[in-house]
Amino acid sequence: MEQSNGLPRVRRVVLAAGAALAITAGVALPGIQWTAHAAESAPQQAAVRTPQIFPKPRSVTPQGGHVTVTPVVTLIAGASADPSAIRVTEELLRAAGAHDIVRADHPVEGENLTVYVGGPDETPGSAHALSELGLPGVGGLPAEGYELGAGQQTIVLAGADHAGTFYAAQTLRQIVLPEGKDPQRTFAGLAVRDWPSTPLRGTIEGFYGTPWSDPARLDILDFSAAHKMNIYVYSPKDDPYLRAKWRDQYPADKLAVIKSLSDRATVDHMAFTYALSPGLDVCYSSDADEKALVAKFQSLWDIGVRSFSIPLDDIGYNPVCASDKTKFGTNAAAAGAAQSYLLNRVQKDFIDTHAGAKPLQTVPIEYADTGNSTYKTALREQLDPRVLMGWTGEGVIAGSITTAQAQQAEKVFGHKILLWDNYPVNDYLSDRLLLAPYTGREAGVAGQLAGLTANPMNQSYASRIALFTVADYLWNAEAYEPQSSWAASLSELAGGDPATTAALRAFADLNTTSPLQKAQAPELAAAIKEFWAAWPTDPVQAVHALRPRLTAVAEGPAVLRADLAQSQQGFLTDAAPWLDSAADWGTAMVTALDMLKSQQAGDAAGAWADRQALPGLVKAASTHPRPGTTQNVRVGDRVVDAFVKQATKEYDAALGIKKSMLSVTYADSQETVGENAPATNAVDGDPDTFWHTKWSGTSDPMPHEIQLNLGADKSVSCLTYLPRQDNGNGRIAKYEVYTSKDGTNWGNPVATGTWTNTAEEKKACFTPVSAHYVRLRALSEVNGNPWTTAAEINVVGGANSGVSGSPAAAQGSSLEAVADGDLDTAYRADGPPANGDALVVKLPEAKSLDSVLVLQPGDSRSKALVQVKDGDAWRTIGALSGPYTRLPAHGIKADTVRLLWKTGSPAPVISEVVARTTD
Ligand code: LTM
Repeated sequence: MEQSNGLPRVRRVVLAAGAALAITAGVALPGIQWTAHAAESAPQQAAVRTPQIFPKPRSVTPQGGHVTVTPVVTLIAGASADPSAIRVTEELLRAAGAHDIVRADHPVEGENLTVYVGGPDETPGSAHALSELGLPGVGGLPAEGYELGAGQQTIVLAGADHAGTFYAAQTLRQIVLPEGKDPQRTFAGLAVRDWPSTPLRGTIEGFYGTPWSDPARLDILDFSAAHKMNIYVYSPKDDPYLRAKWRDQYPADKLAVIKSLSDRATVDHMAFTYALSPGLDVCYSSDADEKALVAKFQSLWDIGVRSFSIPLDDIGYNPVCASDKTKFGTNAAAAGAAQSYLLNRVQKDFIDTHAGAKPLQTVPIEYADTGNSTYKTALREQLDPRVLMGWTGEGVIAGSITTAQAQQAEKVFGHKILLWDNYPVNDYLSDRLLLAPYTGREAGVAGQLAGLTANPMNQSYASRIALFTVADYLWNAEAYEPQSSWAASLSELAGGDPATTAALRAFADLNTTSPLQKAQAPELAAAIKEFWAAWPTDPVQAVHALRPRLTAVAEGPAVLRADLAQSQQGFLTDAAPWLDSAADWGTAMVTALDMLKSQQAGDAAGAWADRQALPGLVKAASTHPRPGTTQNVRVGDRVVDAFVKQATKEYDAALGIKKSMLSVTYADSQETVGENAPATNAVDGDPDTFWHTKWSGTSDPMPHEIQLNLGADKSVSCLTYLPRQDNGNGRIAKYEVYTSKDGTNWGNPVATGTWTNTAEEKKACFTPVSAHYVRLRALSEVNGNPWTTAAEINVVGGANSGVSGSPAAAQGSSLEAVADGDLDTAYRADGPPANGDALVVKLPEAKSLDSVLVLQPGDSRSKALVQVKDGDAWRTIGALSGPYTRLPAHGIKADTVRLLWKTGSPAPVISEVVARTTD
């Protein structure tokens, strides 16, 4: 059957009853999440799945019938049709089984699939084909919008422009090649009508520290394009030709690399933006400097770059040259005038003279607020209004951004805003990965902006988890839902495999905290909370529920390493130390849980073995430095460590052991950074507040000291130090501990040592001493910074100085360790006992004893009789029988316990002696 125009008639698709229901973003309908519906025209076929599409389209409407990718496909694309869209389409068709893709001007009669690529301006027949499918066409769609129609052996990918057609192809790719599933050779007919919320959507490589590699940049360009982003700003602070040597032309080899990035960006419909930052030493009024700037841009124009930026962030107001002082003055308003003058010249001399150049971008000195100022007034009044203005929100890392703030930013700067969003950048938190979804931006912000570029992490591949969600927000902000976007992002990175996705989710959950989302490990924390709630009443069920969750943390990294070795090596390399740390924390948590379980089940020896393993496991988990640094990474902090700590506390308490932390009444130090960081923050019991000595430049050189006042003479055996939790800098490395009775005479240090760079609590123990004052002296900082921080400092009470005996304690240990309430310390004798040697523990008062518990480290084989003193006589209640010995004391009233070493005992090692009373 032929139409009057001579083309074979395309069968018109009739909307099935109910299928006319447009699934539109923002409407409380299942949206694109519908999973399966029958292929109406092919009742013999099984239900056909429609995959999730991200970024979420505006509207997806199920059409009648189904579409099958046939072995031979007719592809219709006009001469000007977008080549990238054609390439993506051909690739996906081949992956779905098309071995012959025949280019034609019009459909060919028969059962083969016909695919139109291009909107009406690219491929004239596509408008007619859309109308044959009952679809309205691209009229009325904004730039980059598209209409995708698929029904009855015809697919139309029609963009409002070339980029739109490319995005239609990207959507079709997700339909035909869903992650983790076989190619969908047959899928249900559907129509997608779609367009973005924000004109410019992408990333700015604008962080400090190690820049991305060139292959990583190429990959991020492809990744961005696949997620319908369209801008990448090249602004690595550590490229000297961008900042320090901005006037110098690139050597040919470096220019060639930039050209390769720019070329790839063009193919990917990405605006490769070259950002030159001359602010460190530019003379704004200098003709020579303006010429140098334009000449630099020209060299990039010549290799194909069409988008330019002049960021002026992180510099001061002061002019660097006399002519600027004369021409503009020296205050903030003068800086605004000077910058406007230079940028206007670049606009006139370069942007306006280069047809096809995109709007010039800049970042002002005052980029992190919307308050009016003389500086902003100058920009508002003097800078060419076409220049796009960078702004980071209220604050450098804005926890939230409202539509009203975005509107105010545009008003106060007097320019369209290109939001420089500092997420998921981690250059200021380099011991963390930021893997949570993008949150805290009102939907209306997206529509208010000229664009948004997200500043990512130094780790480009790991940044993708968050960038996926940024892209989702920017495309369709009204429908953006962080959690489902995050789940889809994880699934994509995991290749769609459910087990790999679960392992990735357990890992990503441990890396969520940032100023955007404070909660760390929210999913694990919720499971642990449930565990502690259930533990007292139903310990068996509580353990049963939590163990798989902890095992997933322990084993997930190995799963990821096995499953992603081929597809995501970049991610595995980026995340390596965090994966190692997560696995170790998982092991520590599983061990802690098993300890509780064994204790609860009466397996005292097993529980004690686990208890002893924990300090080593925690240390291992906390000791995974970032490559090339001594800075240990942080994973799941305040959740994983808190669980181990709490479990340990529960175990110790069940044995009748209580640690005596002395209450410190006052702290003083020689210097602090300001009123928010006084030394008292280190003794307020709040790990979120901290003491901070002055920054470099204003600080006294190390050592730094903090002094604790115990209020009275007290027996002290250890000092504990909890480093600042939210920042790896300022942690104490080399330390000394001093004690004093009068606050004047301090004598020699009672402890010296070096702590590692972890967030864990550290301890310095010593032979108990009576002291009124304790002083911690920081001799060096973990990263060589000249400042010191501390979240909490405390002291542990000494034993009831009633431990005596022989053999003497070896260097570094003490007799008192057997009664210090701390199972992580031990008395280690300096040699085997002589005949009659004994360890004597004096109890605070005579009490009727229920039992005596003696704990030895697992490798200790001390041999002794355990005796209690009943009046003047020693009564033997039993003998040591391995690491865990509990002996009934039958209610004997006693005030002393002793271990009478047996002849032939190796050098004794005892962790703790606990006398349990009958009351
Ligand atoms: O945010 C801006 C405009 N400038 C810098 C960035 O280069 C840096 O990556 C972020 C995060 O530390 N902070 C800045 O101030």
